[in-house]
Amino acid sequence: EEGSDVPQAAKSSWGPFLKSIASFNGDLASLTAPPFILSVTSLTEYSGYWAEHPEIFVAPAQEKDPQKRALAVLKWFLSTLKQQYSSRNEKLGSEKKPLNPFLGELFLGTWKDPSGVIGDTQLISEQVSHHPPVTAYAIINDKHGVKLEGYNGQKASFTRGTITVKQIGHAKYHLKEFNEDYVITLPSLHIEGIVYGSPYVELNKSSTITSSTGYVAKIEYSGKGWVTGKKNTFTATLSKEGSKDILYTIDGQWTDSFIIKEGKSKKEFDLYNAKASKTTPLYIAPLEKQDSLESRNAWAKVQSAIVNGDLETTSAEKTKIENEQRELRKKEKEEGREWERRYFTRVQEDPVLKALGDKSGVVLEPEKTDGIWVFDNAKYQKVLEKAKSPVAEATD
Ligand code: CLR
Repeated sequence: EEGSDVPQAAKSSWGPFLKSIASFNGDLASLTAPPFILSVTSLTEYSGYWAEHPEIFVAPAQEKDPQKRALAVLKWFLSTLKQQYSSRNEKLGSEKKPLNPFLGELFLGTWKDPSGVIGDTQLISEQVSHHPPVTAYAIINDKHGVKLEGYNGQKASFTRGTITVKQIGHAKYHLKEFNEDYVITLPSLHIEGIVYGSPYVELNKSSTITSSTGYVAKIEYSGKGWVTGKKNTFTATLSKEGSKDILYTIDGQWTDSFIIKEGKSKKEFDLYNAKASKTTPLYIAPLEKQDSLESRNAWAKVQSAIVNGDLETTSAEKTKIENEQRELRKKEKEEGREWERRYFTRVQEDPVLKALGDKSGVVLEPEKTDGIWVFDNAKYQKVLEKAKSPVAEATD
C-alpha cells in the first residue's frame, strides 16, 4: 500500500489495535494506539492550519465588492483544507494520533510579515475543555482587521470498517472594516487506510459558509468521486440567500488545484493550485520564554521520549502531566471554582449566530463542548498589558 513505510515489527501491534477500535466509545482521546502511530503534536496546534497562508487569509479585507469578498472568503476556506486534513499525512506518511491537550493548554504564535504588507497575524489556541476535549482559537490580523475565531471537539464512531469523525463546533470569520461575519460549519470526515496501518483523512458530505451580507457558500465533498475518480474532490457554489442563481462554481481537489468559474458564463475567473502555494512558517517563542501552559513547553519531555522511541519515559511523563491535572481539578472542586480560561469565555448565547438565526446551519451542542465559547477581547487585552508591564517582567 502506498505511503505505508511502517516497519514489520511495529505493525504486529496493529492487528490487536484494529480489534480494539471496533468497540471503542467515540472518545478519540481514549484510543490506545500503537507507538508508531503516536504524534508529537498536540491538538492545540491544529488551530494553526486556518492561516498558514496569511495573504489569502487577509485578502477579503481588500475586496470592495461584497460578492467578490464572499468569494475571497470561500477561496481562503478552500485553501485551508489541504493544511487541515492532509499536511500531516504528507509530512509523516500517515495521519497520527495527536497528543490530547490538558485543560488550559495554550498554543501561541505569530505569522510574521517583515514586508508589512500583510502585517503580523496572531494565533491564540487554548484547550477550553479536557473532557470532552475542546479546543478554541482566535486568529487576528490587526492591520487588515481580520479575525477568525471558533472552537471544536470531535465525536467519533466506528462504522463500516472505518472511523467516522463528526466535528462539533464552528468558526466565525470577521471583517472589521465592513462589519461582516461569515459563519463556517465544519465537515465531518472519515479515516481511510486504517487496515493498512497508514490512516489518512477523507472529507464527508458538505459544509457551508453563511455571511451576514446574505451570501451562502456550499461545499460538497465527494472523496474518490464518481465524478473524477480522484480523491479529495469537491464542488463549491456561491449564491445569494434565497436565490437559485449560482454566482460562482468551484471544482477541483482540495489537495491539488481548483478552478473558480463565473456562474452564468462559466468563464474561468480564478485558479488556485494548493500544491504550488507555499505556507508561511509560524513563529513560536523559544521554549525558555514560553509560559508553563504553552503546549511545546509543557509536553517537551513527552515529545522527546516519543522521538527517541522510549515508551517507558513517554508513559511516565504523560502520567506526570495527568496527575498534576488531577490535583488541580481536585483543588478547584474543593474551593468551589473552575479553571479560568485565559482567552475565552463561556456564554449563554452567541451574538453572531443569533443575528444569523437558523440560516448558518450551526447546531450548538453546549453539552458536548462544555458550553458555548467566545474569544474574550478584555481577557486578551489584559494579557497584552501584563506582558508590557515592566513590573510583571521583573517578578516573572
Ligand atoms: C482537529 C481540528 C482541525 C481539523 C482536524 C483534522 C484532522 C483530525 C483532527 C481535526 C482531530 C483528530 C483526528 C484528525 C485526523 C485523525 C485524528 C480525527 C478534526 C485521530 C484522533 C487519529 C486517530 C488515529 C488512529 C487511526 C490511530 O481543525
